[in-house]
Amino acid sequence: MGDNAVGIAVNRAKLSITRGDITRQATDAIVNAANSGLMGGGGVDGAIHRAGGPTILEECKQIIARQRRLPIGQAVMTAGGNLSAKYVIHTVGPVWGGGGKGEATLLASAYRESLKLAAANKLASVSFPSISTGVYGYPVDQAVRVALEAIILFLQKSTTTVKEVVVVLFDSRTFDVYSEALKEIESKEK
Ligand code: AR6
Repeated sequence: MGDNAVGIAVNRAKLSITRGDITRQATDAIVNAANSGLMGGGGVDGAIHRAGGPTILEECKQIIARQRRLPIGQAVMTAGGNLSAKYVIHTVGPVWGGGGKGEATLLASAYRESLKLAAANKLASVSFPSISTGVYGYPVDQAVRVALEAIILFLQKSTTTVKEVVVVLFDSRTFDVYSEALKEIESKEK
């Protein structure tokens, strides 16, 4: 399979996937798969703070000073610092604990709350990483359904300013899983 982007239309918006580094996306916002402490970390979180510079962490510290922690499934927004994206939406996915601990509900919430925040700030385009499927261990073949369904539901239901959602997959295996899932959704719609 090639690395070509795949996309579908949902309502008046476009949902697509692409392979690459989310820190290079020029959408209005990129979403960070952070942790509840918001002090940075490894994976995509580390990459975003490295690429975006120290102002993002400064803003995260102010948020944590106000609300102590960011609960799993919630989202907050900072400016994008040196990134091409104007904003970073920080959310926290669940740690995989076998599937019986409400992981799917919390993962769907992380996507939905990020999109709600984007819409509340009148943003038109948002990029997501594959939340929870790295360090947090959520199996990609299960996370992909939750992720795409949550995004599609949001775009279908709301009269949102968000017109473009891109899921940016870093490694080829994750890209292939998302690609197959999106093609399946597309073929069912026809
Ligand atoms: N662009 C897009 N995706 C990326 C990038 C990038 N630059 N770098 C990694 N990924 P992870 P999680 C992919 O571990 O599972 C952090 O330490 C990666 O290949 O970043 O939600 C936080 O501080 C994987 O497919 O996030 C938390 O403590 C996906 O992003 C914890 O990890 C998510 O992997 C969160 O774990």
